Amino acid sequence: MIRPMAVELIVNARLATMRAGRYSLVEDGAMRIRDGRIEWIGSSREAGSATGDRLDAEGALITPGLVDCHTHLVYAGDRAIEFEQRLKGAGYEEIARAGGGIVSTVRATRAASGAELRRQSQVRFEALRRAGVTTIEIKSGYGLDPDSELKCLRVARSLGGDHARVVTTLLAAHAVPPEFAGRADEYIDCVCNEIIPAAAHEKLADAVDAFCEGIGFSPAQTRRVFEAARAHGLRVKLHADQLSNLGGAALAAEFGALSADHLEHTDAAGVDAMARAGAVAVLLPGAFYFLREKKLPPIDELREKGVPMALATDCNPGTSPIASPTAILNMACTLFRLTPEEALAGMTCHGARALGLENEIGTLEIGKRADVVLWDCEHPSQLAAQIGMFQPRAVVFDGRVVLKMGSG
Ligand code: DI6
Ligand code: FE
Repeated sequence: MIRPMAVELIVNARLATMRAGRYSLVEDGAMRIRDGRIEWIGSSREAGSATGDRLDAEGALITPGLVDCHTHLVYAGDRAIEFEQRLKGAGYEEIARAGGGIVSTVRATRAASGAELRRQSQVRFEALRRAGVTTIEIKSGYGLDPDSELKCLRVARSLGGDHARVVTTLLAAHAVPPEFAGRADEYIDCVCNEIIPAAAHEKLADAVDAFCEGIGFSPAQTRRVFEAARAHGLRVKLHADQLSNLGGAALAAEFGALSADHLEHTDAAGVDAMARAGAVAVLLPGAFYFLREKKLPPIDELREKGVPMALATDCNPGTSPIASPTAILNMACTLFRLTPEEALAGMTCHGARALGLENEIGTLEIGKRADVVLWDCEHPSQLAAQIGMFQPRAVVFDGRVVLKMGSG
């Protein structure tokens, strides 16, 4: 792909800067960009002229580039057939016993070459990018052996570059692979002694995650994974309390996690621990929707204790096959009762914090990376209040136009 065009000045925009997690609107706003960063923000009248490229927003809304801080978009194959089977009455376990479920994705992912895995994953990556996402976290977790996990991380890394930023997470502790059936502790030995050291050595992972759950790994096993991550200088995050309360949120907090994610079954003690540790709560309404869950995450408690709430697609083949960030904004409001402002903050400002990138991205402020979406609408509440109506008119990543409606 050719290197995209740099922008020097954007004018005539309603800027939703998302500073401090609020819309913090600047009417008739303008923005100056230099070396990929925001150099100045003010009113169009004071903006002056540009020697380089100038983008006229014609009154449209501009937000920070969206941050999708939790995805599993690198995998091969497809499980739509299981969706159909389930609607005809088959149970999740029945499907898994017949070779379906997560194991079928692992089989397809292991069998795919790096190039084929990249080709399939890129479709989802591009869907997110075209919907206004400029920073995407991608987890491994469908390889589950040293070579396949590293292959997934390499593919994830290769998707980032001039058009969007990728942050990678090693999720080797996602499920027990078939060859270790009944020997989860031995698989955790492999994760701690082989996979984490190899990923750290090749600098392929920015953080380490685990699935702490009855059908995943116990708190004791998760603790071992976190200790290995810490020994290799990697930050941690956790799939915590999604289907049951195993104290995952408190465990994540104890290890200074960037975030604890899901949290449907987190109790008051877990929320307190997160608040004290400064961990971000990553809410994933897509999985809640798809699994038809009933138990809501403790939104009021998180809000009261000042725990930042990020939002993400959880894009994966089994429980959240969703590549639409704005659909997630809407689900967060309809299902979790977030306000549209909280929802947008979750996919910008707080999403950035969940990745440890709060000083670089997530708001429109001087000194931050110039990741900007120009929307085909006027007010930020419109982004969450509907599904599929408003698209990005243009996306600027690192100060360069990487997407323009009607072109690539
Ligand atoms: N939580 C989930 O719900 C999924 N993984 C996870 O950590 C399940 C992923 C799948 O079924 O492929
Ligand atoms: Fe997930």
